[in-house]
Amino acid sequence: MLRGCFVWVRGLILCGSDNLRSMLNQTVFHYNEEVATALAAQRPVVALESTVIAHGLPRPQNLETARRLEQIVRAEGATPATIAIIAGQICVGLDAAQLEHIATTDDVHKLSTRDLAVAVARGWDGATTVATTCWIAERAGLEVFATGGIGGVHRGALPDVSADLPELARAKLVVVCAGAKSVLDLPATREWLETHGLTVVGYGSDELPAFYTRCSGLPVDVRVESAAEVVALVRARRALEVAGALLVTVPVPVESEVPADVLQTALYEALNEAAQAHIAGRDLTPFLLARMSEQSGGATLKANLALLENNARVAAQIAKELKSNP
Ligand code: PSU
Ligand code: MN
Repeated sequence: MLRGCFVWVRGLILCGSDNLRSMLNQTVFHYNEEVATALAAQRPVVALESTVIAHGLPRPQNLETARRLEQIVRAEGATPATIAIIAGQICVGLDAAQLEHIATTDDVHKLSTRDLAVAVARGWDGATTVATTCWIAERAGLEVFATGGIGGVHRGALPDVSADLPELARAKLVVVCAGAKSVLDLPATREWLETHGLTVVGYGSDELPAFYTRCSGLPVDVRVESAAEVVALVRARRALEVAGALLVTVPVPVESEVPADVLQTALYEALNEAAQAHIAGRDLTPFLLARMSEQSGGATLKANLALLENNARVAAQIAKELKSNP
C-alpha cells in the first residue's frame, strides 16, 4: 500500500541547477503513476491538499470529498495530485488506499512548513496544509494548486499568523481558493498579502471572497472572468520573474453561501468557545471549522464542500489553459 511509484518525470538530459533539482525530485518525491505519466507528457496537473481531508472536514464527508475533488479535476481533462506524507515519504498523487488512510486514520499529523522535515525523519503519516502543499507542489514541477480557504492572520491579541502566508509569498504557483476563512482577521490578512507583494485575483469578483460568504468588503487587485485571463497574468509574471503565488480567489457558489446572520452567530460562539477552552496553535482552525458547522446546522459545511468542488473545477480549467497555450 505504501509503495510509491518511482517514476522520474524530469528529462534525463539536464544541466546545472536543473540537474540538482532532478536529483532532489528522484530521491525525495514519490509520484503515483497517474501523475508521473501526466507530468512526463506535459499534461495539466492540479495539486490538492490533504489537511482539509484529514482535519478540516468531518467523516465520512472528508473521504467522499477527497474522491469527488479528484473526479472533478479528471472530468475537466486534468490530472489530480493529492499531496500527503505517508510513512515519511512525500507523495505527489495518492492511490485509493493512501487516500482512505489519510481520511480515516486518527494519528495523521497536520503538517505545516516547520513539521515537514520532522515528518520525513520520523516516518510519520501526515496531511499537508496549504503551506506544505505549496512547498511540495512547486518542487514537484506542478503549476496549479486548488484548496478551500487559505490560512491567514488570526483574530486576537497574539499575532497568530498561518505559515500559509509566507509560503504563498515564496511559491510561484497559481493557487485557487475561496479567499481566507471568515474565522480570521480578514483586513489584517489582506494587508499581509499586499505587503508581501501577492497579487489577489478576483475570479468573477471585485471583492476578496470570505470563504463561507461571497463578499468581505475588501478589494482584489484585479478581476478576471476566465481561465484564459488568469493565464495571461501568469505569462506576464513569468516574463517579469515576479515571486509569490498568484492567488486566484473564487467566491462560493451563490446557492451555497451562508447567510450573514447565521455566520455571525456561529462564528462568535466558536471564537468564544476556543478562547475559553484555550484552543490555540495548529488545533485552532480545525476546532473553529467544526464548531461553526455544528452551530450553523451544517450550513458552513455545505458551503465548504461546494467551494472546494468549485475551486477544483476552476483550477483544472486554468491548468488546462496553461498547457494548451504555452
Ligand atoms: N481551509 C479549509 N479547511 C481547512 C483548511 C483550510 O476549508 O482545513 C486548512 C488548510 O490546510 C490550511 C490550514 O493550510 O487549514 C491552515 O491552518 P493554520 O491556520 O493552523 O495555519
Ligand atoms: Mn497558527
